[in-house]
Amino acid sequence: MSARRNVLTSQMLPNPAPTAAAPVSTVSTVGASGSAGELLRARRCVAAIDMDCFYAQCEELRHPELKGRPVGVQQKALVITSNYTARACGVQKGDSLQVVKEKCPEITICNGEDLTFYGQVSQQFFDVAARFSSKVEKLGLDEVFVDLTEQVEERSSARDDGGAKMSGLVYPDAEAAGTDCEDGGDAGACWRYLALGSMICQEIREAIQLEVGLSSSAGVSVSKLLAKMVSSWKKPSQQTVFVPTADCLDSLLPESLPVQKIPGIGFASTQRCQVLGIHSIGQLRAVSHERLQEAFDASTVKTMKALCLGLDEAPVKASGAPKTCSAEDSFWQKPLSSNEEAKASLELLAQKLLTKIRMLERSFGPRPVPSLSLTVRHVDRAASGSAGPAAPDGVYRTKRRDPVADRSLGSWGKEGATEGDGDSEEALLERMVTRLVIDVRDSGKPFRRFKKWLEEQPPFDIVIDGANVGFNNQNREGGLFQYSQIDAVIDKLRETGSRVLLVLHPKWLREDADRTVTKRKKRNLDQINLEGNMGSSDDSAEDQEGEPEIQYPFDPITCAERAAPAGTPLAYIRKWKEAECLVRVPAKDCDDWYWLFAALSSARRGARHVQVVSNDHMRDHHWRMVGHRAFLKWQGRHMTRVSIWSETSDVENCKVTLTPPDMYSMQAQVSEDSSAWHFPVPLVPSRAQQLSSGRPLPRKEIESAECHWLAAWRDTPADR
Ligand code: DCP
Ligand code: MG
Ligand code: MG
Repeated sequence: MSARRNVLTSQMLPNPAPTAAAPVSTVSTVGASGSAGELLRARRCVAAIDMDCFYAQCEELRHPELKGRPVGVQQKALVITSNYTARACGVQKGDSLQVVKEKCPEITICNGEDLTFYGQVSQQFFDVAARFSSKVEKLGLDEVFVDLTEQVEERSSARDDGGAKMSGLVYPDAEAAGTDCEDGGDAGACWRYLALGSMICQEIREAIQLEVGLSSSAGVSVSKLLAKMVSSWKKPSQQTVFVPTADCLDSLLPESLPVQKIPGIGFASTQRCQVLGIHSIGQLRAVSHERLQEAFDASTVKTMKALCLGLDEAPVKASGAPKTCSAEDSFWQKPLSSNEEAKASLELLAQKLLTKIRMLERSFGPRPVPSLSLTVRHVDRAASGSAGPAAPDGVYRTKRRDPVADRSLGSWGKEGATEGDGDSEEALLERMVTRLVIDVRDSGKPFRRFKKWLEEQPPFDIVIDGANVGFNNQNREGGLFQYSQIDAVIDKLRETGSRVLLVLHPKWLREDADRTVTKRKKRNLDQINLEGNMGSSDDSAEDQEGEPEIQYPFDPITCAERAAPAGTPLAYIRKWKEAECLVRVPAKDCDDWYWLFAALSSARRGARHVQVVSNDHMRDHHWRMVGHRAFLKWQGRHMTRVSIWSETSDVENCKVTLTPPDMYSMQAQVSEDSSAWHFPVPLVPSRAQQLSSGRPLPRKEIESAECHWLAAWRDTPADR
């Protein structure tokens, strides 16, 4: 046990409340200490982790040469944060640039107007925390709440928690709390509980440091409120554990504490409180519910009354993908004065937006973008006090949402935004595939069983044509079927969090599969009517009418698969079965129908971004379909090509490149009602940048550059 005695000092506490006239003059007689019993019995552990000097650390990450030197981050005329080297010279968050330069002349100032990189780093540390707990809630860019209750429970049942050691500074430490914390009683139990939580929190912070390169500080306690309040007590790179004993609660939440110091009571609520003459939490405790309800609704009153007593039951809400994603620029430094400049800036913003979306997709998987909007705000510079031309209309916004564009980014296909109704298109194609099957397999009964199974599954994001992906040189003498290739593709895709389905014919799901290509297959248009060409040489009668139904999605793992050494076909098959991403098609059927149908069905049922990974050009079994325009369009949007290679002869170590279809049209598009545009933007410096750098790009270079898309909507009066 540490002999260090941690004492709450007045320096750690927020400033005392202002002594402004306060109509609510009575203060409560029972402070937060009354909540101690309830809080000590709560079996909950929450960590509030806050990055140290976040933007400044981000700048150090992307400019490693700044490490160890004083760094400030500027927005407008203020230095919004600085690293701790600069803070040692007295630089404070929010100092003006001028003041900062006086305090620390050698400081390097970085422009922090563009938050894109900070957002990316934020996502990285969020991902690390999310590995430790399923309940991680974002709070701005540099903070997270992590619910560690489950993890603490697990650890306390897995070991004698008497061995748990507090990690960080503790209030009260065991010595200060006498025997309460070390021995029995609620305080002791809570102390031991939080000790486990503090160890996990320390592990998370170390992982963030190691993997992302960020130092952070944290608070650990029984609620979000208490964890957050102590999270910044010791900075940088330290953590504080708060055991809610009566003494500690009274010190943390003294009567004089201004209401705005309580997390959860924001600026607007503080102002309303002030109207009622409530400035301190003592006054908030004393005021009646009825009086508070003059300014707040009943549930807010209840929450505020609890918060000022240190009680907070708010759960840590797992943050999923953010609901919106945006890129913006205030142009305050360099106002736009021509259409050329506006266009160049829009291109840049569209690129930033796409980068952000891609980053979110990596964390949360691809998802539809139901609407895109463009907001333009003209600021009357005369009114805002800065130089520059005044906009004709003062301030107004241009914003329009697209109600019908219920499509994923991936479905901005060759015909882009003007395309027809996706639902009916997919339903039509599904019918076509079913027709194809029925024509060949009289009753199509095995296929119907597959359809039934499929409908019961959530839609898949990715469907892999296993036979195609597995082969190198599929149609040539000497070609070989490689299980490792399929596995490399699956690993790559599953890393993105996508729901992956691997469709394989049973001829590959056995130890003695014939993996070589010995002769070029005969590919005639009439083969569709020749059942003998459809499937495998496997003559098993399992799928004949009247025979036992095949199991979906695959047969149980066999003993041989279980015993198979790593790297062998059976070991891969076992791995795919364990990952539950495999579906086996009936032996007599053509696997192409199955992966195509799985993709169409997934798209119809919501995975509008679904991709089929296959290099198949779909000219044989689909010969009737390739003549269909809807199918060609669908193929253009949903087929991801794959290339697999190995730098050595070691095929087990292959690398994978996936090439999804272009997300944009190479032709500018306009919607039927002329209210929306959609056009490709080459990823090259803007015209203005080219001119100022003295290197205008030749047209050829622009045409061959990679493109991103840009979409814009015309404003309508109804939207204003
Ligand atoms: N920030 C901002 N405007 C402010 C305050 C902060 O844009 N008025 C930005 C810059 C910070 C980031 O938000 O880097 C996180 O805010 P914090 O209050 O957590 O401050 P820091 O992380 O910079 O420093 P600390 O080490 O005190 O947490
Ligand atoms: Mg911070
Ligand atoms: Mg913060």
